[in-house]
Amino acid sequence: MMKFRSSRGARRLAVAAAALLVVGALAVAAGVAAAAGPKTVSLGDNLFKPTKVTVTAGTTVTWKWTGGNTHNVTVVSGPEKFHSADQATGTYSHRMIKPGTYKIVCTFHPGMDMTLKVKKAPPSTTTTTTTTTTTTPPSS
Ligand SMILES: [Cu+2]
Repeated sequence: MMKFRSSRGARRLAVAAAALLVVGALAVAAGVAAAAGPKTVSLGDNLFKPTKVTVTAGTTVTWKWTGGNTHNVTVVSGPEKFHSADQATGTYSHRMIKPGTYKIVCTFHPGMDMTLKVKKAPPSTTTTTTTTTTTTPPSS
């Protein structure tokens, strides 16, 4: 930890740091709030629909089995690998955290694939109203 000769300087820094923490927390909260609601992709026989999906980081994507065949959701390339069970009905959900492009296939059916893009949560404009960091500590 750093030491300060002047407690006044340390106090000012502490105030600024506290303000930054508040702004950071608000930005995180805004980022989560900005994430779109759940996004659904269907698995038919034998295709994903839609085949191109873009979501914001933090969004939960749900795959819904709508056909009669057994399919799975398998990431073959992307910032994070995950896969569903082999199933013919039901759903599979995954919360997308890492931004990037995910290539997703069904391992049973060649050509049954999709691209899922995860964008970084955009910085919220509402946080600019809270950046009042120039608090002067009382003189002692
Ligand atoms: Cu399939």
